[in-house]
Amino acid sequence: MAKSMQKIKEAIVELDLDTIQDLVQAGLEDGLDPWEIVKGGMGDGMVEVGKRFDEGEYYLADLILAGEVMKEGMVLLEDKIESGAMGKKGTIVVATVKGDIHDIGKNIVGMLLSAADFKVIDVGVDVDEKIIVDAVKENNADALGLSVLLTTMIGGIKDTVDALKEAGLRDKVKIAIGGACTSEKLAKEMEVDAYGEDAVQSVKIFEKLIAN
Ligand code: B12
Repeated sequence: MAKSMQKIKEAIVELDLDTIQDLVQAGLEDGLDPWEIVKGGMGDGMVEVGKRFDEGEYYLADLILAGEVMKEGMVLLEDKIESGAMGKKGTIVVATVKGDIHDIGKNIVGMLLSAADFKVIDVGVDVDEKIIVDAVKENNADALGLSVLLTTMIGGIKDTVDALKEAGLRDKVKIAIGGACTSEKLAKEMEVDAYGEDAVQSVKIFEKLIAN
């Protein structure tokens, strides 16, 4: 790993809100790819933060701070990743399901989809299925991306699928899920069209789903 990338990862792991922007700026000046900084630098850092939380070394307050550090770092990258978004490939609604407030992964997925020329309607976190259905309807969306990190909240996927069925929209909208507690198996169980492991994959998945 390049030295500047390593430093960015360390700033996330060490919860260093004060230096993250300078380090991201230095990384960009070193020629690092913005997306690689998100995925390889900050993303890897978040994985390490998650491990430390699992092992009892970090507490909830540390997780909150890690989320803040990641967001601070993203400020310098958003424009660079988003450039050229025209929405030519279709419209995708993205949301984190009801009861779940994790949004870092969803935001990255939204950013990359935008960069890949999809129009992205982000309805936020902890979103009730009725709001998701309204967003799909109002925007005549081609697809829906649901983010779920909490195992206790996976029911939000089924509730959304059922609400779309009730509104007569299920056949018109392709659905993909992603986030730490999701899997290929869960996608089948929830009767959605795809599971995406990361944001790069999510672009390929939505391209394929919308083309079919
Ligand atoms: C940061 C964090 C927080 C922050 C969130 C800040 C924010 N603004 O999002 C805060 C502190 C608020 C938080 C709170 C909680 N958290 Co938390 N959190 C995390 C942590 C450490 C990192 C998540 C993250 O941002 N990762 C980085 C991003 C880039 O990765 P990602 O989300 O996986 O997204 C990528 C892919 O999954 C995919 N993807 C994501 N969404 C989608 C959607 C689609 C459509 C597609 C195709 C792909 C896709 O692409 C993304 C980019 O590549 C994880 C640990 C982990 N390993 O995930 C725990 C974790 C998710 N949290 C956990 C828990 C338990 C909680 C709390 C319940 C803690 C508590 N006791 O209160 C609360 C929940 C509050 C709530 N109601 O939601 C557990 C969940 C366990 C489980 N399986 O249910 C985890 C796994 C930690 C653990 N090991 O216990 N958390």
